[in-house]
Amino acid sequence: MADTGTIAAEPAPITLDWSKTALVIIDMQRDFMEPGGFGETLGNDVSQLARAVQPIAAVLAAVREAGLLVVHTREGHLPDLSDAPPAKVERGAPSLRIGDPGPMGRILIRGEAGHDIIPELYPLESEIVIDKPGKGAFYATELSDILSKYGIENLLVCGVTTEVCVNTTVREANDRGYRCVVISDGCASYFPEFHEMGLKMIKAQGGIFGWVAESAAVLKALA
Ligand code: C5J
Repeated sequence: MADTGTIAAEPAPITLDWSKTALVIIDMQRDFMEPGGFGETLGNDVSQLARAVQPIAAVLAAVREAGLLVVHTREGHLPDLSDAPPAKVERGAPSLRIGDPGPMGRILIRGEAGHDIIPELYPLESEIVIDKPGKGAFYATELSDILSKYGIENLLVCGVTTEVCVNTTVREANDRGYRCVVISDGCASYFPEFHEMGLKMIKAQGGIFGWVAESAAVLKALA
């Protein structure tokens, strides 16, 4: 593999130095992806997210082969809810609230089965897993320090959901100076129209928050 690769992205192609690039996979957890978890308690059709799994798996395999840094994130809270703001726990009228017992353990709580990453994308021992209490992966986590330690300047970002945790993380990363390439078919939303608009918001205005590319374009650049 060459040291750099050019991804056919929108709004323009982007050339990345692979030694300064990490793959960040956002919240591919059973709590969002499977029936009985946090996503479904909010009234969502979780089957909408399944389409992102195969494209992410393909990019993850290529990135592992290429030896890039891989970061997985998980949204969730401590068992005593000390890191869960009441404003988040009390919000809306879900069928089960954060911390309530559900079919995959307590909803959105670290260490419970529902909090874990789906088997298809399970992290290797050598990969980094960031536990985050918020929507953005930089808020109240060690992510910034880890990326600095590895000299990372570019992020390939995918996961769920497009308009919530993916967009929040990309906006946080953009303000911190990272070039973010969002993998369009490696993201998904419970609301297909939010997915479309979430991607448009990133790449509009000359790429105001970053770049957007299909997984096939990322794979081609990595080959
Ligand atoms: C949400 C996320 N949607 N991972 N979390 O609450 O996007």
